[in-house]
Amino acid sequence: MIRGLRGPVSVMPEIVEALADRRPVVALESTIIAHGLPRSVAAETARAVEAAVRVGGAVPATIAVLDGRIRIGLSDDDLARLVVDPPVPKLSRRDLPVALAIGGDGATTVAATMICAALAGIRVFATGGLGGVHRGAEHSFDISPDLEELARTGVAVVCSGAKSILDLPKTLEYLETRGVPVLGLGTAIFPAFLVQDSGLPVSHLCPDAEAVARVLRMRWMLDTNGGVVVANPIPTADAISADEMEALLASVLAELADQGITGPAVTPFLLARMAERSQGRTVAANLALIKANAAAAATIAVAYSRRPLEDQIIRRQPPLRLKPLRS
Ligand code: PSU
Ligand code: MN
Repeated sequence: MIRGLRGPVSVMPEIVEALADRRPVVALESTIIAHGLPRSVAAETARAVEAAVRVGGAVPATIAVLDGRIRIGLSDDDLARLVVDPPVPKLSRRDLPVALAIGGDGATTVAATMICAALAGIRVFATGGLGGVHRGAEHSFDISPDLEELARTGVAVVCSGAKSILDLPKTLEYLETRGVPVLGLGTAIFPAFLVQDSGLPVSHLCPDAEAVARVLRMRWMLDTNGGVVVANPIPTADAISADEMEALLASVLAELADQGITGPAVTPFLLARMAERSQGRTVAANLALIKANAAAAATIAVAYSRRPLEDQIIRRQPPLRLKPLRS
């Protein structure tokens, strides 16, 4: 049992122990499992991503909602319940309380996974790509709640940037306005998901995991709320070229408009169509980057868990006891 955790939340014993011992833990989301990957590879990918976290020296914590409970750590049977047709609902911040209230199942997006991770005291989270400001948002108002969550919840999200189907300059402007550091892990350029280089700068380059961990400590020393984006480009061997991506996008965006698809259905639709049009190459690239991000997140969680001595001394002091005023 994790101190202070109440309500419909279940955490796997291995994760409870790791958190109690202050060992590194990496949160993983479930929308990629339920909506972002073909069903044939989704469950095995989820396990492979967890394995990458373990190789990096951290404990994986895959997060979803099952039977109206937030579940942190999933069994094989739990995973199988997320890989179904029709898919389980995609849960973002607005949907989470409803799923818990009605006792439903659902896959958590980046935003909802951040909320659940923060509840359990997990500070580092790995995913594929962030949601962002959609193209045409000036008309549709479609801005992913992921960005707002990064502004308010204290979790670092290790990702390969955001998809080029989004409006990336506006996505970065939004993050800047809301005070979210966008750190490039070994890169000065914000990656564009399956494409290595968006041509846009990150806010700061961090040469390694230790440098990221130092920024995280300072971020949460200044304010315990608010997240950090850690952008890790897709490995070179798996990357899709910017030209090829533009061509793919032009066709799938046209189809999106033809079919009148909007709202939360947009991201799953685009991922599925791009996979078809590229004969599965976008899926292979997606798998590669998720695993690479899980490995990078583990090294960051390890670095973050080795807190400097001063920090540990400050935190070991007992909390102040406030006595009631005598009248
Ligand atoms: N980007 C991907 N694959 C995904 C997602 C994003 O390449 O599966 C998922 C993530 O869970 C992200 C969500 O949080 O889509 C964003 O959806 P929306 O734009 O509706 O907020
Ligand atoms: Mn949206």
